[in-house]
Amino acid sequence: VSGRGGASRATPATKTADTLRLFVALWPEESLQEALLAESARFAALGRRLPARNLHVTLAFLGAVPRERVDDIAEAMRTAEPPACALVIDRLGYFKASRILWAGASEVPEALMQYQRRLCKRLRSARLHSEERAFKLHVSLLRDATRPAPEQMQTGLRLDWSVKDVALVASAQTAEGSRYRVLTRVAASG
Ligand code: 2AM
Repeated sequence: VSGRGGASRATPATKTADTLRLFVALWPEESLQEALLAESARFAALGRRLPARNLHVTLAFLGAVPRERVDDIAEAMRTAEPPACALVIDRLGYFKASRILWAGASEVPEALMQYQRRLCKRLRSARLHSEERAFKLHVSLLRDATRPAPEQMQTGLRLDWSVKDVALVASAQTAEGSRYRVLTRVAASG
């Protein structure tokens, strides 16, 4: 879509102004973000480390969504009933296709997996979610990364994350990279 045709001239500008690039995430406290950043230090030579403030787990990626649908997303996050749970970040992994080095959990709580599925289902029913990629819980630590040697992936990492809420996050691309802003949080229960 070039946006230069007479009838559609106004569309691109309107779109930029009225849409937000959104995702639903587990957003760690600063101390946990700092601990995750410390883990990525020894891989600094392999790629681009993400700053502490950007470290998170995405549960559902929405992409560009009209601003007026934010309340519907919050409603889906709430009615899918986020569970309070304990998540132990204790492993590292590497996505070859996207060249991401990540931290994750060798055991993801089943309640969290179920929430992720309920959330996506609700978002899809509300025509808010088209992502079909299989969910793999991870915190991206480095982008444009080359694969570490197997022995580098061995880690004594153990970060106890007490999940108390889920966050709706807006992302903006800036000259310095992605900037994320938590728009709203929904408390977990149980
Ligand atoms: P990533 O870290 O694995 O790249 C903001 O961009 C967040 O949304 C990141 O956590 C990113 O995951 C995720 N994300 C971006 N594009 C996505 C997509 N098409 N499908 C799923 N998650 C995506």
